[in-house]
Amino acid sequence: MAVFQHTVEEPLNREPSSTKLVENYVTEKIGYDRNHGPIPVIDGESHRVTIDGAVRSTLSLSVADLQALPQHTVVCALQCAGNRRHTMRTKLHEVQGVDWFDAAVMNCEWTGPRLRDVLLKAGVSLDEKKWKDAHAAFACYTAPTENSSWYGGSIPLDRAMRDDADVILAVQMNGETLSPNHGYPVRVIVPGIAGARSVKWVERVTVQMTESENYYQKYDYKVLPPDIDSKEAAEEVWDKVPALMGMPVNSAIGVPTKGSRVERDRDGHVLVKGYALPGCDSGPITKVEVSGDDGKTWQQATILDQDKFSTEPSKFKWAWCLWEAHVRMQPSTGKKLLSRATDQGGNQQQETCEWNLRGVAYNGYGETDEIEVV
Ligand SMILES: Nc1nc2c(c(=O)[nH]1)N[C@H]1C(S)=C(S)[C@@H](COP(=O)(O)O)O[C@H]1N2
Ligand SMILES: [Mo]
Repeated sequence: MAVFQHTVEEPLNREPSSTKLVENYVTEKIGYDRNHGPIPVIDGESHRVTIDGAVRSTLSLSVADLQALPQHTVVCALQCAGNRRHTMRTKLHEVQGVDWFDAAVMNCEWTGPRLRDVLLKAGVSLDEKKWKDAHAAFACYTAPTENSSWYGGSIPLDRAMRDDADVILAVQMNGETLSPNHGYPVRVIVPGIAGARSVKWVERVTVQMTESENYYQKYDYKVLPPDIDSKEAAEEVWDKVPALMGMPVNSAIGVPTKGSRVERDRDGHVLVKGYALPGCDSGPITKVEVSGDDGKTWQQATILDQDKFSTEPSKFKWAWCLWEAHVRMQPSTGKKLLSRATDQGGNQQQETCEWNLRGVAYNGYGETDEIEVV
């Protein structure tokens, strides 16, 4: 009998304040939790991951087997597709989903074998030409979810097999054994891709020609067209809209917080801090700008530790950056601050993005308002 924390009725969904989130480059302890059901407390000694489907030999791997493969560490942002949903519903139009603010994201160091090495060990039996149309499907059967008896998701097989896409079966987070809420004993980490595909407590990886049949792959986590404005209308199109994969370039402001009173420094500047996330495969972030006049003028923010991004771009390709700016402002009330990020691929955040019913992948300008400047 598995032991569970929380329930299907009340799963653990929480995020820190954005101010707290941007205090540290590596997110420790305060990372957001997103669960569609209870958290299983699994015995890591007896846990197995089955590798099956279009492979030459079906494998049943223990955690020790996974640790015996070459270990790879990746620094990446893991982000719920619904991050910043609150801004979409308040600025654009009501949406359906958990009311996430700007902190359903965390930047961590994950360690484990590359999924590619695990699949090569099993021997993918599909011709390489078919990899782009095939899928690596992940499943966790132990914990039920709100909409199904299990949780799963999939990614295109060619991404799983790319040696530069850094997809791993993580057994460690920030140098420590995973905690139950973040997937102990092993979870998938797919950098750049919506968090929903980074399946926790993973038990099975299947190479197959169809995407995962799981509810959360087929009937959730999709950017529905803007004319789909009800659950009923969505029923008609779930099958026609692709599953959300890559997340868009984004940024958010952690300091100052909405409604706060900020003191200017001696030169009349206000300190603004935040994070920025590159678009899917287009990292790292190359520029962040801030505006204190509703977007009429922009000034460049300082990307903290920018050296490491420019000297080791491939290491930080999937990571966020933290930034800060000193913005000149006059004493006043009801002020707004905006942020916008640009990544290596040239993707730049726009003022707003198109509305979608589930409020996923929102990436309009980062924003904080009702600021009193003194
Ligand atoms: N088995 C399982 N894996 C899961 C989920 C889940 O509910 N069950 N939630 C997914 C979603 S929607 C997100 S955003 C991330 C959240 O990971 P975290 O809780 O470690 O932050 O895990 C993903 N993996
Ligand atoms: Mo999510």
